[in-house]
Amino acid sequence: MTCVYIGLGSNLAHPVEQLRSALTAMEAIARTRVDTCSAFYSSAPIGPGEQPDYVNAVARLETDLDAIALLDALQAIENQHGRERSIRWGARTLDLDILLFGSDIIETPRLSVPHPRMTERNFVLQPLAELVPDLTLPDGRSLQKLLQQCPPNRLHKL
Ligand code: A4P
Ligand code: MG
Repeated sequence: MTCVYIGLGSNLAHPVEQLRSALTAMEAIARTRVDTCSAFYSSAPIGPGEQPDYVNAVARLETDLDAIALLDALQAIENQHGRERSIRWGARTLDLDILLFGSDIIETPRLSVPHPRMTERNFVLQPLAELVPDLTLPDGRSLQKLLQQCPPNRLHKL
């Protein structure tokens, strides 16, 4: 089994419900178990134009799938939740990002892991630190240090 961390985000159509429903849907992924999830956080949107605040969280999964098969399953769940892909960083009903896949470093056209933008986003680092405070990323960087260096962005626990 590989230990995987997933970033969940939503800022449309009842975000808290979207995240709850996504957790239920992830429990149904083949050869995969949802181990735990952080608290839900409200966060200021990063992206173009006027957007509602996000609700963000991080979940830990155990899976026997490979990373691409897991990405397929997560994208199917995004689509079931009415995800439309138009504007990059635009508002969305549900975003499921693979933050970490064991200690793998993956660089393919469909998948970059660790998620390349996670290290500068407190709405990812803070819930991740809740689950695993002493985490070291595959490249050796410490999560606590990244949190200290992270640009401030309005974030509060719901
Ligand atoms: N992809 C590559 N690596 C990964 C990965 N590790 N996990 C590819 C998931 N997908 C990955 O993603 C575009 C493509 O990235 C996928 O087809 C997949 O093959 P997408 O979800 O369709 O589009 P996106 O999410 O708009 O793009 P992007 O660049 O991944 O956006 P981010 O970086 O995820 O940012 N503000 C707040 N407060 N909270 C948020 O959660 N999220 C975003 C999205 C912007 N601002 C936000 C938040
Ligand atoms: Mg995404």
